[in-house]
Amino acid sequence: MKCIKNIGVLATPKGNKALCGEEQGNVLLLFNKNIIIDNEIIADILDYVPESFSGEIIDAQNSLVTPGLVDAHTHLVFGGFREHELQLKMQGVPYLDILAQGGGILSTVKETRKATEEELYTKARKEALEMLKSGTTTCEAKSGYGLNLQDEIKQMRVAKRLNDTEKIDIVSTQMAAHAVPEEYKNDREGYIKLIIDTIIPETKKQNLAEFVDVFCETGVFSVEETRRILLAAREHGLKLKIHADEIDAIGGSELAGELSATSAEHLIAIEDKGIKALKRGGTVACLLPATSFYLGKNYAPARKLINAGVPVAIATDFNPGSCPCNSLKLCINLANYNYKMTPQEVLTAVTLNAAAAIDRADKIGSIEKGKQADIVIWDAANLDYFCYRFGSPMVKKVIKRGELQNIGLY
Ligand code: IZC
Ligand code: ZN
Repeated sequence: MKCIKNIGVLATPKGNKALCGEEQGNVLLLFNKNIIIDNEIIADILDYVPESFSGEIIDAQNSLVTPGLVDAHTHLVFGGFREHELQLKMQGVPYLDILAQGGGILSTVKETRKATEEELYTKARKEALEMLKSGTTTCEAKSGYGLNLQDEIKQMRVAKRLNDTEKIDIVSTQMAAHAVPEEYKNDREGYIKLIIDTIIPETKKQNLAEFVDVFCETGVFSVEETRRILLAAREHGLKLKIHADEIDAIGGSELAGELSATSAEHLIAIEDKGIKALKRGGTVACLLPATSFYLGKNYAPARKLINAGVPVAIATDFNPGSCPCNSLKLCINLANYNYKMTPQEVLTAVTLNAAAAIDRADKIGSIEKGKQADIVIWDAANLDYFCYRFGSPMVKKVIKRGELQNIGLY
């Protein structure tokens, strides 16, 4: 047994499902509580430490305590970085133009194919540990830089191995439909067939992913192609995600709603009909403010989504092209300042709603009896201060599955 005591304020959303509308900002603020942990699970939340308690005490030093952060959208495993694109970006070359010239995703594909599984593991592990130190206790990881059976499997095996060997939980998503590889440039249909007939079945057979995601975008995969791929994924018992309306509203969010996808990602360009579809489909809107920040793009219409009753999650989108940032803390600040979401709404977006975006809201995302003991103690006295300060990690202690993590210098 363990006890977290001297909690200044315990801030947590409540429940086992995504919160929408006004509920999204309905965060409990509890004062002077003590959290009792039994193995990996939150056993109780009490006003006192029981006299008979003899386990380990974790001192929260009168600080803010929240659920561990959940990063519901990352491209964690990849070879190389793309710092050379920074100059192009500053000259105003658009993201899709870089991709169309064989750069962008396709240059990361070259690096990822070249790398051994061990090299990819070492590189992704460094990022994953940095994330855990920064308060991210669960992280989703997409493939999509292999773009053939062997290299997609290599990427997903790295995600699985990280999940098995490191404290951070990794949820794996198959994303072979991230781009059409060079060798299929003149045979899109051949590549879509490879995804449907080989990569998806093999992913399922080897139990390497829980979700399938498609980059539904101008010049990448059309709505019809996305539908075919996702229907195949569903037939194999995999759950669905869509990168939708990042640059152009071509109908990705309408499709996400139609298929009741677990989540739709980006949504910078989403239109009213897309918002309605997400609401109807019970799909979580997973917004990625650091991508808008880095690409100098508009910010997704978070307030409109919340007002329409769509649950909003916020994630990093960590990847070498459009968001070289693994900090959910920075995303929290950006969401607060640019989406004009309140600190309470933002907290729900990076905990319970993010957990729902990866179908884990029954296990993580809130501090309640029976949930996994993933908890962060912040260097902040209250939630407003936590959202107001930016640029520092602000982490004091990370508790993952009931165990205090060694987070080094922080
Ligand atoms: O490598 O550019 N948007 N996928 C969709 C990305 C960005 C990642 C990349
Ligand atoms: Zn992405």
